[in-house]
Amino acid sequence: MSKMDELMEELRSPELTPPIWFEDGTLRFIDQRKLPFAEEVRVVDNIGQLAEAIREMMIRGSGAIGISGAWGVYLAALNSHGDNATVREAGELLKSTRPTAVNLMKTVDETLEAAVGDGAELVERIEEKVAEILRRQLSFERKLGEHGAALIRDGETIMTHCHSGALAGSGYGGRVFSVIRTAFEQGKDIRVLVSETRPSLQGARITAYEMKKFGIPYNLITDNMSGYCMSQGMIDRIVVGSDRVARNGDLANKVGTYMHALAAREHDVPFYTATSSHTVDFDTPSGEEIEVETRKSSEVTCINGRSIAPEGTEALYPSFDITPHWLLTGIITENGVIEAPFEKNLAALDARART
Ligand code: RUB
Repeated sequence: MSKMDELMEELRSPELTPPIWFEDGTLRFIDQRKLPFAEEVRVVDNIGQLAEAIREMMIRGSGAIGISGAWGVYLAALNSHGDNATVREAGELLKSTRPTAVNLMKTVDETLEAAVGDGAELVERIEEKVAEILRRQLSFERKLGEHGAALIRDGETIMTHCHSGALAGSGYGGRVFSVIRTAFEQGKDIRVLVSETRPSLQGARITAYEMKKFGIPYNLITDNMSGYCMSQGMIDRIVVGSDRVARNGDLANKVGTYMHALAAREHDVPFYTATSSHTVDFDTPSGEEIEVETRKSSEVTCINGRSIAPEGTEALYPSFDITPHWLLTGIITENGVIEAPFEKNLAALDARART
């Protein structure tokens, strides 16, 4: 069995739901725009198609687009028979698709670093790197799941925003869902409040889909219900993902996260982000320097292709917002849970992980 066949065999494990995989010389992925109504598998055989799939959010979530970036570099290497310049161009194209999630940039850069030489040697090195990144991300998901689940008490209701699950990660549970899944598998009696996440409805469509699939009790709420639910004592803890964590602990996540964090502070609800060390960007001092992606007005004025506003209405759509570190109770990572002071503790954790 080739190394690639071995990797694909691992991904076929019944406990995994990989967002993207390699088969017959092509990349295949579940079109996340179609969930939960169809589990449609798309096939791409060139880098332009993959870049389009990421830009159009067929593949989304910071971990998943990071992995897709690495796979994309591999596909470019295969298609060009290991032409170094073509592989680098492909990497730059992939990095330009979604500006906020740092995993995409980091993973593509890490894969390109392995792109030494030309021809078969280059293809082989990239193949090894993709396998390393994928296995590492899966192991991070399991570890951070353990650390996060240790915080969760029997009987808790946990709220989450957007979708930070298996299909947003590498297939085990991504970040937030790894925490929830682990707590549930430990036998804890938990319930999840899923905020729908306007405008693309990642919560209603994809988080709810994964909760249902695993039989985890959940209720859907609209984004504007979280303050009321907290005021009524209906939420014990909030755990969200992050597309980038700055050096001081400020985090970028799906727009709406900040609003939930503000309400959580008012109601003394512990507010965590579940993430991996890979999402911490030490080159970005604070949230102010994070580029927030702006998306098309039509994604707000339409739902499922149907307009919900008078013709000609122009919407604003900052796709992420910044939650300042002082609203956070902790950051759950594969290396443990970090509390304030975040800048000092993130740096210490990073230093320990490197030794
Ligand atoms: C995704 C988003 C998610 C995080 C998931 O945005 O904001 O909350 O990526 O968290 P989009 P994580 O749907 O626009 O890609 O990646 O940390 O699991």
